[in-house]
Amino acid sequence: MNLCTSAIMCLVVLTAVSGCLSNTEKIDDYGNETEATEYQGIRLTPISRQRNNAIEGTQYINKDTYRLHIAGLVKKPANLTYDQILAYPSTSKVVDLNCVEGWDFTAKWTGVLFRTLINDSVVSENATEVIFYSADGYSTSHDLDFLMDNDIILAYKINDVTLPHSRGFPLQLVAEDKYGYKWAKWITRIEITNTEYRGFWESRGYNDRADVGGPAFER
Ligand SMILES: Nc1nc2c(c(=O)[nH]1)N[C@H]1C(S)=C(S)[C@@H](COP(=O)(O)O)O[C@H]1N2
Ligand SMILES: [Mo]
Repeated sequence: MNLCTSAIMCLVVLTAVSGCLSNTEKIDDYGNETEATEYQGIRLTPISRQRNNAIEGTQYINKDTYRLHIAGLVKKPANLTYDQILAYPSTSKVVDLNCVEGWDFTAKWTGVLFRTLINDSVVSENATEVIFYSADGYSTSHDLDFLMDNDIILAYKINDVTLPHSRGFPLQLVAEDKYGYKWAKWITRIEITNTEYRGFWESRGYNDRADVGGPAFER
C-alpha cells in the first residue's frame, strides 16, 4: 500500500467514525458555547428542534455596527451598542414560546430587563405604548405597563447560546404569555408612544392582545 492509498483509507475510516459520532444524541456546539439541556429542573427544547418563523427569512445583523435606537416619548433618546446592552445586569428564565399557528417550545432565555434598558432614557409620564421595529420590516407593540410589570426581557441568549442569526440576533423580545407574533426578533428600534399602534400581523387581523389561549383574531 503506497502513501496515497493509506491516506485515503485513513480518511474513509475517519469519515465513518465521525458519521457514527454525529448520530449519537449530540447537543449542537455553538462556537465555544455549549447549549443547556435543562434549567432549574425544567427540560429545554434543543435549538435544533425549535421551530422559527419570519416574514422575510433570516436577517444578518453585524454586531459591530449594530445600534439599538430608543426614541419617542423619552427625555434622553439612546443609541446603544451591542456591548452596552450586554453590560446591563442579565436575567435568565424559562419561558414557552407559543405560535398562534399551534406549535410551541420551551427555552431558557437570557437578556436584559426592558425596564432596565429604558431606565436611562427616562420615559415621559404620558407614555402608554411601546413599538418594536425590526430589521426585516416587521413590527409589533405592547402596553408599557405589560413590559414594566412582568419582568419582560430582551434576550440575547437562548439555552445559554448567543442568539443565532436565524433566531433574531442580536435581540428577541421574550413576550411571555403572549403569542409568538408579539416576540419581535432582530430589534433595531424601540419607540415609546401614547397612541394606538398595530404591528405587522395585528394590522392583518390578528388579536392585538395576543394572550396565549385567547382568540387569535379580533371579533
Ligand atoms: N422581526 C420579526 N420578528 C418576528 C417574526 C418576524 O417575521 N419578524 N415572526 C414572529 C412570529 S409569528 C413568531 S411565532 C416568532 C417565532 O420566533 P422564533 O423564531 O424564536 O421561534 O417570531 C416572531 N417575531
Ligand atoms: Mo407565529
